[in-house]
Amino acid sequence: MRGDTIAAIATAPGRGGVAVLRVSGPEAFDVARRVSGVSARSGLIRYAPFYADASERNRPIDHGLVLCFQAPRSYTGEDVVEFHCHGGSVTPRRVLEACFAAGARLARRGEFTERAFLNGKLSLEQAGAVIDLIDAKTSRAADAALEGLAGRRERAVRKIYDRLLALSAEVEHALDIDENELPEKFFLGAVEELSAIKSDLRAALADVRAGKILREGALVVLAGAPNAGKSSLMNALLGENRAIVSDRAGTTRDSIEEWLDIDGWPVRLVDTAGLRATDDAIEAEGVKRSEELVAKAAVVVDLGGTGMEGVARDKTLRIWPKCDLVRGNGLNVSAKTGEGLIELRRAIADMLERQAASADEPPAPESCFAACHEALSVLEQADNPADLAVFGNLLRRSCEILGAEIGAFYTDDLLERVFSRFCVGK
Ligand SMILES: Nc1nc2c(ncn2[C@@H]2O[C@H](COP(=O)(O)OP(=O)(O)OP(=O)(O)O)[C@@H](O)[C@H]2O)c(=O)[nH]1
Ligand SMILES: [Mg+2]
Repeated sequence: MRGDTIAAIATAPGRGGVAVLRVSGPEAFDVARRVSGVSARSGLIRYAPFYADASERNRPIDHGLVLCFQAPRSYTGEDVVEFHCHGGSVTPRRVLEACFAAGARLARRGEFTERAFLNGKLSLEQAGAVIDLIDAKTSRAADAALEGLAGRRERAVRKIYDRLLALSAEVEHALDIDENELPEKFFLGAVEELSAIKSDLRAALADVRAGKILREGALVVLAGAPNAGKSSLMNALLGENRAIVSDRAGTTRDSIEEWLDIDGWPVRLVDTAGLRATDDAIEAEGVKRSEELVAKAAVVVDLGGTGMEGVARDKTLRIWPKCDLVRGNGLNVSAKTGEGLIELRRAIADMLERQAASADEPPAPESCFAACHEALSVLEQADNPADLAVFGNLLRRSCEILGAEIGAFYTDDLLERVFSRFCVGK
């Protein structure tokens, strides 16, 4: 139920110096009073004892800080109290129990952020960004989440919408007047503005796709013939002896997976069984799994030729492994000497960057960026401004798609603009 008072331990469980508990809701200040005896008020920061129960005032369960934030100036927009107590597995739990005894209930997952959203403290994108920031595996992912938290992407889309609306309004106006009254270079200007809008839309979409990779990580698969040196390369990239290496072909059977930060991209690096025809049932299963992984991969690092058909070229990085022994024409890498490792990392990062900028796959339907994708595909058809009616129609449609998504009402909005921009003096 909304409107009741919730409490939870905000810090990660386990051993630690300090733990933070958060309480939010109309009774939060009462909870503070009952748990620690402080007279809670806006802005209060007080070192105080915490009690299990209001009737047990002689034996505190801990001493710590009480911080009070009065609605609406708090994370959730409600009255919020924080208790900073000692960490570990017992004390935070006891302070939480004390909050329950004082009238709070345990918060559900994400309930503080949900309340912040419901109280207009955060947009949906920002609420998502909070989780992204917590889950970030690289500092690049954290930076992207911070952008989302600042609402920068939403503002970017709104700006695109405003430009599109202005252009649409101009074209609507042009439709209403005599052709030779049109300003000189009207069509040229319209085409230029449209292409700027389209490139802004593409940039916004690239940003979202990068966000998806940063959130979920990119699958990078090391593939090649047995003994090609995949496991050795895995170890070299990780900087540790993770996978077993031997000169026997067919050493790796199960795929081995590790997280790796490649120039800020979170990468799920996978070492696979060498690809070859084999009678050994276990190895054959390993080969089958390798092929499935290659099919799913964002990037396939191909050590000396996988011989696999149908692997998309734009996701394959062909390298020459063991270049301390034999060199090839292209990216030479040696797990033994370390040559080419930096270049390989750079090449993987470049490929991920390219994919973020170019993939055509539309973003998740629930995000407002799905509308960007749709609006862009409508605008791609608007290639001939001379056919003003069709051109105007396409602009209007893409405007409606984008506008519906960001909660603007196209027609009213448009009319207002048409009048404010063109009626003066005419
Ligand atoms: N000189 C040299 N030898 C290497 C290099 N990388 C791997 N080797 C050797 O090549 C052999 C095979 O290496 P692995 O890393 O096990 O090869 P793999 O591709 O994982 O092999 P499978 O798991 O059997 O498919 C081992 O004897 C390694 O020591 C390298 O860069 N230089
Ligand atoms: Mg191996």
